[in-house]
Amino acid sequence: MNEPRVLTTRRSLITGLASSGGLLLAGCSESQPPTYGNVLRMADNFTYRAQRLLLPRTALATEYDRRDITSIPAIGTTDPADPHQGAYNEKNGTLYAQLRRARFADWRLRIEGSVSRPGSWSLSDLRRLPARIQITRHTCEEGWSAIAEWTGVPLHRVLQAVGVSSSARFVNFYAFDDTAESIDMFDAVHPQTILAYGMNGAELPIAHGAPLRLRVERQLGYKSVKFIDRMVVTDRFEDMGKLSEPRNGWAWYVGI
Ligand SMILES: Nc1nc2c(c(=O)[nH]1)N[C@H]1C(S)=C(S)[C@@H](COP(=O)(O)O)O[C@H]1N2
Ligand SMILES: [Mo]
Repeated sequence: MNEPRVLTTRRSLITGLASSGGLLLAGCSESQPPTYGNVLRMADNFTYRAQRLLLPRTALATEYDRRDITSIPAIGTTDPADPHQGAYNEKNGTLYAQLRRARFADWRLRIEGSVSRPGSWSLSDLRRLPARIQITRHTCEEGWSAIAEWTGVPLHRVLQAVGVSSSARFVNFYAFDDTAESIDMFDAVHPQTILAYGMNGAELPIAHGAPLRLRVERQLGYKSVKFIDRMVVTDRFEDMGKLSEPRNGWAWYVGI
């Protein structure tokens, strides 16, 4: 990700312009993204409003043919057990190494929050639900894109199975590296939002997020959290601080 020096520069820019950002956006009280508040997030506000107002709930991202599949680099954390990587977390990294040794047989997706049946899901539990296979373009905020095939369970099926409360508005995802992201219910129930355990017809490789990663096809790459450990359904937006991308001034909502 970014060098600390760049961050500092960006932070001072944010601080400097925060108030004018607020002024410009005054009056937009409807359909605001929950992170409204600094100049780099003006895009949040605009794209969020536009997409929520203009696109039908089920507007699909383009899906491709097998022959369109390209090579895809592994970006960010490629091994949560590697202490030399940026978002390394010692406790989770050690746990991840253990789970990987047993080919994730003991891994469980913990599901918590505003649901009537919180619990732990194994890979075979997830595989038992109907799967979706989609060939889509991954677009990274750093300026590259690639096409791959993803196999997984649509998130709405899991949410249905655990019984989401009517008050629920967001779903938070926590990874084995120090990474977390949240999406709103609109994206959570979108037919192409899947918890993927397979890629290009094989098991999801470690570097691409094994044993489970999110695919949010209508947003930029960093929303597609790899190495998922825990999922929390919430009624209110939770600022995940340094765990999530807005820590760098990146937008929370990055619709494409
Ligand atoms: N847990 C975790 N998820 C992550 C990242 C990361 O560093 N850690 N990087 C994000 C970014 S910026 C991108 S572009 C994609 C890259 O996915 P890939 O490595 O499968 O290409 O994963 C996203 N999900
Ligand atoms: Mo990215």
